[in-house]
Amino acid sequence: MSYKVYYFDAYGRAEAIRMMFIHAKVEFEDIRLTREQFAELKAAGKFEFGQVPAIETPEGKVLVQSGAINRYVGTKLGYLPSDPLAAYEVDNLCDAINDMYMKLFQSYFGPSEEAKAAAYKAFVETSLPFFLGKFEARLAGQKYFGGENPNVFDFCFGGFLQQPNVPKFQDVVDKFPGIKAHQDNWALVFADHLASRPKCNM
Ligand SMILES: N[C@@H](CCC(=O)N[C@@H](CS)C(=O)NCC(=O)O)C(=O)O
Repeated sequence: MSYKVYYFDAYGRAEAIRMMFIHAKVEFEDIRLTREQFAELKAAGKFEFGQVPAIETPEGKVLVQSGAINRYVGTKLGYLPSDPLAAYEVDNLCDAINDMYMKLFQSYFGPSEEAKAAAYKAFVETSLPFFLGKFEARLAGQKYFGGENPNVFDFCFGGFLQQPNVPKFQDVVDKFPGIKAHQDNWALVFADHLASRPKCNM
């Protein structure tokens, strides 16, 4: 029995999990649920809080909540430091990128077209450069946020910068040389996966 990753046919909150398994060369079943399949499994109580991503361990335990899953998989596969302060440094970056995602999501799911356009403008002009500046400072010229080897945040961030909407704001990314180098390296490390993964909108 291998791990199973349950999500929709999207990158979103599951792609960092998938990338950790791929990087560690750990086999997993990539289960991309249709809305109907999701509704059935949800009704059957498969996902504790009724949402995905979820993973199922080889022992059959279903884990939910992306942050907790990232930490679990990261710990299992060696992408999370054991020192509490070092682990905090990874976690706080993961929390920060979630805050950044929330800003971007406002432009996807706003109440009107005007609100979505305003949220997107605010994301590109304010939130994105703010967070990228903070991340660039923490990267501090290293190859990975984890130093020589990637940590959980590298997977969250690396996954984010390979999303199909990134070309629309690549000019902002290009202003941060360390971040751009991370993005380019990630594209090389995951070249096979990026070329073969199912094409999704987000
Ligand atoms: N806090 C949760 C949020 C999960 C979440 O929002 N999942 C969405 C997909 S990205 C979902 O399952 N939506 C379907 C629904 O809520 O019915 C996590 O980080 O895993």
